[in-house]
Amino acid sequence: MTDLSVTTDAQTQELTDGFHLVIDALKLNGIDTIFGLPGIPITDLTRMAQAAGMRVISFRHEQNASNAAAIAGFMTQKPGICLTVSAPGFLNGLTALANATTNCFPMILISGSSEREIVDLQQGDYEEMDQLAIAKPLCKAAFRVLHATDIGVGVARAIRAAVSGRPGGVYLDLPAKLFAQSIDAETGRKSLIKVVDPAPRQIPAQDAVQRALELLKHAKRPLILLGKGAAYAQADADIRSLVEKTGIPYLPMSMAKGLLPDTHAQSAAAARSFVLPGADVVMLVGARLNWLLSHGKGKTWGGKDQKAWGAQKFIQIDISPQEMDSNVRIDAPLVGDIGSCVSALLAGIGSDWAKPPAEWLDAIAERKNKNLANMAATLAKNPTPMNYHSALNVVRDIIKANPDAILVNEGANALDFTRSIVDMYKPRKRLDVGTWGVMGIGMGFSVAAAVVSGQPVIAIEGDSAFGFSGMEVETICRYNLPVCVVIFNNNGVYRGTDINPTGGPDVAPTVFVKGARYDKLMDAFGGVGVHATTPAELRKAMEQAVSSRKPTLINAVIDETAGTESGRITSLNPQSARKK
Ligand code: FYN
Ligand code: ADP
Repeated sequence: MTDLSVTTDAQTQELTDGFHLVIDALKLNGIDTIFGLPGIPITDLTRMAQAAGMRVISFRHEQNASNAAAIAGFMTQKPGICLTVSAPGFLNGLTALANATTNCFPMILISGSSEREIVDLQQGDYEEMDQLAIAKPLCKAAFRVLHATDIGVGVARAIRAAVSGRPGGVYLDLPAKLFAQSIDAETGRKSLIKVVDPAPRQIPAQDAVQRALELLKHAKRPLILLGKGAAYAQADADIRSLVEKTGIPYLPMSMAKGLLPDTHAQSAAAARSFVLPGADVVMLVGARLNWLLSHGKGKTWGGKDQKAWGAQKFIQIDISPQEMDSNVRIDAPLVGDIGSCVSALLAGIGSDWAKPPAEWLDAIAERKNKNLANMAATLAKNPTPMNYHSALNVVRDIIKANPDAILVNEGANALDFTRSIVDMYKPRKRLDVGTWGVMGIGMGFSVAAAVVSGQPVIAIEGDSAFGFSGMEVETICRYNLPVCVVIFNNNGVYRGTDINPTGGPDVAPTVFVKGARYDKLMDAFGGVGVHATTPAELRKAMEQAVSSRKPTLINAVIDETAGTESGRITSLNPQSARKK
């Protein structure tokens, strides 16, 4: 029988082994949760971790477990742990590891692997694969441990690589033979490392702070752009002070929504296409000038064509020096951790900072108020069938009444409309498709958000997006998590109205089963399934879900003609020049 005891009881147990050392090394570093999927060779590791008091959350597919680990890392600043079996399980976890690295989320994918000597001679082992080599280009760092006495170092290196500097994904390869290696318990204990100061502060240089302040001070039309790096940094109070003391309007990237409440007077979110080209100095705080910001150039920024730079000057606060000048010139790079950079700026601002010119603030307010009024008018409508706006009007009210709830959001139109309609009130409450705009994060993020925070989770899902991780509703029910999944069901990808032009029996590639009853999936696992066709039904079901904290899935039926191709990024769809 498997010995589930842990090494702490040194008097009765003189030996320890790879299994126990991995668990001890994680626990020593304050890691108390593992997301994963048991199987050869890590089944006993999951059992022993649970026996040792860790929370072990088992998923139905590794990609979802890995997404869960990634977002747990974002929420806590501790690396989220995903544990998988070898080859296919490892590969299933890899997409989310790469996504975590792209998004700067700290996580460690730990995968069991097959016997080195057989893998390296390519002799055809069970699940043979050179996992370390495959992982390397897709993550920030990758390590393999061959000897039990090296487990402490391996885990310490993985933790440091994940959370220090720019956070990211780390791969830790643990061959099957390692787990059963026995060593003297005292030797084992001494080999473990409690990582001291895993994410050291990086203090910005004083001249860089002065350069940034100088630029900001003389701006006529300044703008602060808050990204998810600013949300990750957990410097919430100082960031708010910086915005409020300078009086500079700010624009949140989608996962920075709520860092200051979206209803804040200085939010320029509802005037996005006005402030980007209009600003003369833009300070980026934990946001990259990637595709989501049109690479800092082109018409979005007032450039005369798609490649031309606008007239802005940029200040960029980032922990990664290499981020500077990646797309356009950064006039004042401020390299350091956001907490240290923002507090240095605050110290330099003093108490007599002049607010930006009224002309700029008034022009923004005018545009913003116009957009808010248009939005309010649209939200007040109650069309039949329900559309994105009338359904999201309900979600907006539910989040307003429950600002601690976490909103998970994926899809195309379901993503874009939710981002602009549903206001967020607190930091790190909006978790979404991130830098890649990736589908499939929904249920993994939801499970982790509920497990890590204990708060209710509301997942607003396009019907297509839900399909990538839908089976995890069983996981949600199994752990009785307070997750309310709302599927915006319009019968297809983007819309449910496409037709097969050949007249053949197959439906169009973007069309799903019409009138699908996703709510019945939840019934199958003992959760609450609701079929909602009106805002009133949706509201009642969401209110009940949040107050009861019961796992709930609401099939919200949306007009199948609602939605546009790729939502607001239609322009990224290549078009054929050939006539159809
Ligand atoms: C925003 N807006 C509002 C509000 N908030 N109007 C009224 N009230 C409120 N509260 C306005 C805002 O000013 C914009 O109008 C518009 O709504 C959209 O705002 P958003 O969403 O901030 O801006 P936009 O242009 O969509 O942003 C570009 C983007 C974004 C690339 C950052 O589209 C994005 O994050 N996309 C991710 C897409 C994705 O990953 N999809 C998954 C793959 S889909 P104007 O100012 O008038 O422009 C596969 O097919
Ligand atoms: P968004 O998609 O919201 O624009 P990005 O993911 O593009 O945000 O950018 C986040 C940036 O924040 C990255 O360049 C990353 O290096 C940076 N970052 C992450 N954590 C910190 C931190 N603690 N201090 C400084 N910069 C950070």
